[in-house]
Amino acid sequence: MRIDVVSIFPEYLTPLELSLIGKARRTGLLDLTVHDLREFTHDRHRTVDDAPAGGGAGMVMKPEPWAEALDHIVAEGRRAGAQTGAGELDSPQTSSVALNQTQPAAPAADALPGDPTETQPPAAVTAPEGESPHAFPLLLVPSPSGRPFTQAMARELAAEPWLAFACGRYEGIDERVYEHASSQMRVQPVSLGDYVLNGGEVAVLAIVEAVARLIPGVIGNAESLVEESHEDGLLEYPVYTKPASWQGRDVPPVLMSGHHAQIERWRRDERLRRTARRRPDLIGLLDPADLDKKDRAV
Ligand code: 6GU
Repeated sequence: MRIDVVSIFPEYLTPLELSLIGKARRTGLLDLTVHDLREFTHDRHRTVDDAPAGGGAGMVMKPEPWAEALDHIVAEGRRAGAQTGAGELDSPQTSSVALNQTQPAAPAADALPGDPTETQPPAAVTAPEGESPHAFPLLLVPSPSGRPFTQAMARELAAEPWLAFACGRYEGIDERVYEHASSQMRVQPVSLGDYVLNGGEVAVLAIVEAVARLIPGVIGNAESLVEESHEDGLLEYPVYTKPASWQGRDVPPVLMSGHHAQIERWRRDERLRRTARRRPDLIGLLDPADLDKKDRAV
């Protein structure tokens, strides 16, 4: 997977050099580039912001550097894609999430889309004639007003060959940047939850980690991906290790019993209880077909 991140604080993204994500980059599973937005300014002060049109508090990110940065990413990505013979950016496994070529072409610039950031499902953008449908990234825009990020979304994104992130700061990015971008790529605002961060960088760290760990090969033990919180709508069961007794607290005896069926049942019950207590909102979302008789007794 290819990932491009644009930020005025590239250093904020340095944790992506560590641990499993760092290793995935070094082994070539993940091709991640962080771009400094200020590299796409042309004035002495490398200005990226200006006063909001119409007045009001704070500053707004100027459109020009953003448009240049996004155009640069597309040009670079296509060069890289062409070099690899459209391999990685045009793999058959990911063709189902390709830009939808059966839809009409993206509206012309003079026929403005209603809201280029309201692309749910992603707006159809027709790849130019003879062009790989993956000649463009999916642009994710971290924002508290975006679509809530979930494990299901992480799975969708993990199937994309190319993601780009636009990290806004201040009061946000000039809306016309999304109109500019949506004529050549899908644009998707995404939120981590109902609270406000100072900028998109921390959200990118979270989203990239959640997505990259789902790319085959990034996590050594693929089994550890199956029984996790949010993979099947239930929270995880509690875990213990040695010693069997510590500070007068015992590991639940069933876990020491060697009875595999009983251990499985206990873990399932704990997941149900924990979910009901901590996240009652998730209980209503469970598919009744996934519950067994013993589940209902918990
Ligand atoms: Cl994704 N970005 C920002 N700037 N603030 C947020 C957020 C994202 N999610 C919650 N708050």
